[in-house]
Amino acid sequence: MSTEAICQALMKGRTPEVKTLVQAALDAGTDPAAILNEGMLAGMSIIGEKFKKNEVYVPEVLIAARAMKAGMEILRPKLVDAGVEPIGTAVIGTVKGDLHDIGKNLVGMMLEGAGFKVVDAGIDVSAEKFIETAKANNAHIIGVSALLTTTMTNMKLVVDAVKEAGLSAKVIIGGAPVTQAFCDEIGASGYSADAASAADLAKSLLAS
Ligand code: B1M
Repeated sequence: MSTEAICQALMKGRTPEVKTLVQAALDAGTDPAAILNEGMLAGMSIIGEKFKKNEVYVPEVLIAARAMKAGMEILRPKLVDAGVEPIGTAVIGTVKGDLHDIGKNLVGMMLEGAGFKVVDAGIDVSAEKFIETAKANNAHIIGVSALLTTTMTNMKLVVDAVKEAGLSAKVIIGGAPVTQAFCDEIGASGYSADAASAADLAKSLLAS
């Protein structure tokens, strides 16, 4: 059973087909890590690249992510049995005072697609809750989203709280009003303009 077929079905967001192909690949004895890396993650990575270049848009990413989620439900127990570990843990959330979550959810999907375990702290997340969730999950990355000019300033509270708590987790930020200049100003570890770039950034920060 070809992992390429899983990759293609995932990119097209064909949830039932992805489920069938993942199960068939497992039944045929394909290594679960190969199904993950060459099938699912490869598919999400291509979708992420296309999204960055505006060759696909939010709906295509959402349906691909939904297909990935369905496939992962079948694959996850086998990955655990095979001892395949996530590449890192990311806690994500929308900053205090802000209820927008569509972009944050996309970031979460892309991080999952890149191999991270993602813990979603939700919306309207205080700096204290970010710290608490990061500590409880030994997070490597804290991803903070803001969509309002009035709430983006609360991102600095998260950066400061991480420093104060002495955590080694890297804080990455994004959202429509956020810029690289703002990131530099508040001392966050990185900024990205879109969800696919956020996953690339998180991966590169793991290595640093
Ligand atoms: Co709101 N809203 N909204 N809203 N809303 C905006 C953001 C606004 C620009 C609309 C406008 O006036 N033109 C404006 C903000 C103005 C400003 O501050 N500059 C605004 C306002 C004013 C408000 C209210 C104050 C309105 C009111 O009540 N008077 C209110 C605030 C509520 C609150 O949060 N406290 C409000 C409420 C709402 C709804 C609840 C109705 C709804 C949110 C529903 C939801 O999220 N579940 C809503 C929506 C939908 C929008 C718009 C229309 C769309 C936002 C969206 O989801 N975009 C938005 C106008 C617009 O953007 N056209 C608007 C799609 C999403 C994929 O993009 O989130 O930017 P985005 O994510 C991108 C990147 O930014 C990046 O990746 C994504 C793409 O790959 N990204 C990250 C995001 N997070 C990242 C994190 C990263 C990295 C990248 O690293 C961690």
